Amino acid sequence: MDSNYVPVIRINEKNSNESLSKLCENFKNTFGRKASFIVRVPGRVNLIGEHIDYHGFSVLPMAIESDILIAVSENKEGKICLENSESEKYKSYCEQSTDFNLITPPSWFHYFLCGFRGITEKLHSNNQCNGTIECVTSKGLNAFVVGSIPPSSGLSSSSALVSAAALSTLCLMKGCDKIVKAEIAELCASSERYIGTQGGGMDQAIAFLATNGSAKLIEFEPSLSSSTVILPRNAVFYVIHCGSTLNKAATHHFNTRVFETRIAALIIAKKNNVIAGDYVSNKKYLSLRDVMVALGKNCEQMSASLKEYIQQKDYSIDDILQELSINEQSLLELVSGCSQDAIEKFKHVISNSGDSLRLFNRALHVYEEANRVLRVKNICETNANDQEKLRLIADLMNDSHLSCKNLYECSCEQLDETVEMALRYGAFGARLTGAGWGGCVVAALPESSVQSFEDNMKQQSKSYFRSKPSQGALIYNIE
Ligand code: ADP
Ligand code: NG1
Repeated sequence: MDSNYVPVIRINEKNSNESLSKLCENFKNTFGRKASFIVRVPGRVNLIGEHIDYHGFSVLPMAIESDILIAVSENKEGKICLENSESEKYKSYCEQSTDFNLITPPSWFHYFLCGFRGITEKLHSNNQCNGTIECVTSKGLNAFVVGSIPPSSGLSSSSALVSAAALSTLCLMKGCDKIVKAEIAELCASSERYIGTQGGGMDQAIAFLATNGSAKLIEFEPSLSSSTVILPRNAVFYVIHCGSTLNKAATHHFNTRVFETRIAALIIAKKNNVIAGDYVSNKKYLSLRDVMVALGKNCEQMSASLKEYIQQKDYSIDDILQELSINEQSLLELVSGCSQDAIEKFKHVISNSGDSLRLFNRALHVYEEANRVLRVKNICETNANDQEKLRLIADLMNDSHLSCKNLYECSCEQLDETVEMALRYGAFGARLTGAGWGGCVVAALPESSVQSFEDNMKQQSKSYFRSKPSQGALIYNIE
């Protein structure tokens, strides 16, 4: 099996594992015919590197065992018909057209349609048919979705759903063999932006590039790649839900941070005569990594010189327009890389942001957090003993949480309390994971503390699990 391709496993619906057999049966009961294949895409926990993927900086996640499974067959009438095992919460959808007017908050099927649209647009735009994804005619599909990733909790349920939808669509239209992992991961990242959130590519990258038993360093530059990071052998990671959730696409929190940090990049560029327009002409926005590279500096140097470029104050939109000597439309084009969808989203951010854009703090978080990821990777590669390595990594996780809380302001009371609780119960380090403002904490502890940690956790009402690095996306071909 070529490791660049999404693995395809042959199964027999009667002889597969319990969850796959049950899904096959549900599919048949719903659609009156056998499913052709099932795709599986996992959620993820990010160990360190928060809110830096959309500036091109490397991150360190692992895939988790919870996942989205979708059983699929062609719909001969050309319709898209979607059913969900949680049918009360996620209502059926069956339509001829994929044109969707996005509502806020989006319905669950919009996430599926994002994946479907991303693939079909790519297939139709590829007129020369000579890439790895070729032109094909569009088909309708029947899909039955089962998910076990807690939604809106920083474990990437939305990306797993979008990615599983995209993989299902590609598999149905072009065949399941030789789907290049890195290529579909990037396509899924851009497909998910149809939902409105202008996120990075971490979730989709780990969803496809994960391997069993390993955390991965995901690098976005010069191109998407992953490498295994050997964590200390005694390290155990727990994921604990803080009790509150936040849907990214239903609020402005996430896009506001993207907006603030892209403006920070523009201001640094202007102060140093780096031409932002050069990036926009390539349909790109200027990232904090781009300006760092243009200035020939590293993350530490950028953190140290940041106060020379950006004032430590709350900026208003007018302050920013004055500082950059541009009008609002030009600002919108620059921060969105001219994507019309992104421009619309950032217009909403402008009308909701008030006068409190904290450019300095946000950019400082990005450079320091990117540096922490590199330090964790370097610690893992030293000859220090495992306990010592775990202590050092855990300290960086603690610093990361404080930075998310104080500089990036993406934590919340429940997350902070959960971090403190984990540390009280013997974790060496704990931090919010994923976008934040609710959701989960990841805690690191030595194997020797597991028993007492579990004993303490059992006294709590919080849901938690021990996280084992799981396999990335798979396709089960049904015989
Ligand atoms: P996350 O941080 O987990 O990615 P988001 O808030 O971005 O969460 O997206 C969560 C949304 O994804 C849910 O509100 C729902 O619409 C969709 N979703 C997640 N899991 C499922 C599922 N199993 N079935 C249907 N939709 C799901
Ligand atoms: P989650 O945890 O899935 O909401 C989001 C972004 C990531 C990344 C993290 C913060 C999407 C689909 N996901 O993840 O790209 O920026 O926040 O590190 O936008």
